[in-house]
Amino acid sequence: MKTITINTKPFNDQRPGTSGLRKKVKVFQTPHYLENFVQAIFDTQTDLRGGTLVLGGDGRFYNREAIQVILRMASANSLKRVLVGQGGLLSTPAASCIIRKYQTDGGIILSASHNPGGPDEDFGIKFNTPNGGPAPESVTEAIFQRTTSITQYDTVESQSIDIDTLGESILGNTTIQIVDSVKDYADLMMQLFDFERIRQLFDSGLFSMRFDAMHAITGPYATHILEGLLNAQPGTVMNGKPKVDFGGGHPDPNLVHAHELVALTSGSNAVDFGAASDGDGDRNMVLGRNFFVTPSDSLAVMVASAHLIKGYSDGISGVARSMPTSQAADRVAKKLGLACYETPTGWKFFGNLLDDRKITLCGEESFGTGSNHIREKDGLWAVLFWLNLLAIKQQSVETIVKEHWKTFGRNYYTRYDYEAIDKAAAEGLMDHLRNRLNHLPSQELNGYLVEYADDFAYTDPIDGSRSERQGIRIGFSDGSRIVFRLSGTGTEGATLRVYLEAYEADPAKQMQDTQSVMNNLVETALVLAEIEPRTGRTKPTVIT
Ligand code: G16
Repeated sequence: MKTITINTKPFNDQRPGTSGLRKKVKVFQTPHYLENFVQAIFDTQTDLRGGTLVLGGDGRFYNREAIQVILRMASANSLKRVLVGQGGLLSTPAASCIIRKYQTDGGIILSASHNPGGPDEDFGIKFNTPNGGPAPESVTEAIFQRTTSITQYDTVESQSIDIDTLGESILGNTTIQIVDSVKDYADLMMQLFDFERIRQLFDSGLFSMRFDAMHAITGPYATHILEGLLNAQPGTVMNGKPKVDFGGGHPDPNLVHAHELVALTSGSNAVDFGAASDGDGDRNMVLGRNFFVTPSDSLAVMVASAHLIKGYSDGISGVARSMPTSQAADRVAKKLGLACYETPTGWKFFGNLLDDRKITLCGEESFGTGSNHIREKDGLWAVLFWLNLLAIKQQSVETIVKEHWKTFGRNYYTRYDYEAIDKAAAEGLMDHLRNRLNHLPSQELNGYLVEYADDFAYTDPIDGSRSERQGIRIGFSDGSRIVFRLSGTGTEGATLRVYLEAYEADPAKQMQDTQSVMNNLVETALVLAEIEPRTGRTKPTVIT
């Protein structure tokens, strides 16, 4: 089969963000746009030549077309083997699992995660390294640099490649192996959790659950594991069929976008346990009866109870959380004498800590939790962790969390997002805050005494790499905190995120409504950052 070399010109907007390159589908459909980025991966990740690549995506619009493009280019770039999820489908955690299990040279995952899908919506691509995790900044930067000088890419001419039938086929000198998208991942889950015990919980008939797959990738995984292997009632998994446009929804598992699930966990007929996952299956939301578990609390509960769970019964080495995530896990780590790390936003920053066994569990406020079993956050894993815990404790979600607060204190937490605001205004707002940082400590703001104020920077303890300007932190003497950050995953204008946290040690004051507890702190943040005058927004787009 003959390699064809195509002439191309660089695009100036291919620097990956928090998690890969995310753009509108229309941008990816621009001739050579996808190809340039893929060639930049092959040019910089030289172990892929003669090596094995894992390939799959969340099934959103343009997934199948992109898989064909990448397979042809993989063949032209001398890859020995490509493992493709059947139908081009792999959840992000399953891709990470397969990259690790078969000791491959990395993976390409096609997803824009929780962003909507469809011809006018978002698409994305990211490279994961052989440890199964998102490429670190040194790698994404090298790929980006290559895109700025690219003049050619290689491909082959071929008929459309069958990606739906399990088994092997040959494309030039490359073997294309279509693999079951679910099996390896399900096998891993069976090693970590006590399936027998969870099955007993479902078989008891006293426990009800709904899992909202949001018409995204986790449908087949959740159906196989929950309804197949664990005997949950048929219908436990809702919106379980992946659709290219996620059924017109926004596949982001939070209280706003997973409203159908929220309704099922509310009121007198509510189910006992609700959970949802996002577009590519790495995020999770956990709900009890009339009860929402913040992702930060979920991580803290996991750290406190990991010793009860089969896969972690030998103990955990430490925990990490992204900087804006609440400090609830820190309090558990302190009590248990565990190491605790604060990293910038982005799962890629956990990779070295996991590889070096400094941590076992990690999590982010952005509905992500995970462990050393793979190198991505893992939505269904988190749900199974909770199910296992419910089966062991025989308590409700609400009781488990409230007992946790009694022991460790409660970190009230909320996040305000201002989406698609003017980029220059957003940057001006951040600069304005940066300029005030030196003057803030010891000042009183709206009754809060500022203890520290900085622009978060992180030095990786393993490789010494430095990441700066990762978000503005303002800490107060009562343990509360405000963080301002610009999102790195949006595709339109800028998104300002304001993260707010208040600590309450007294059990008598731990049952209040989050938004009323946070009112004053919110007000302080709005005034400090001059949000309305600078962005024109009187209220956030989403509050979680
Ligand atoms: C990605 C990253 C996460 C990050 C999240 C939010 O998640 O993998 O580590 O917390 O984006 O990032 P931002 O605040 O910059 O929008 P996902 O699920 O989109 O891949």
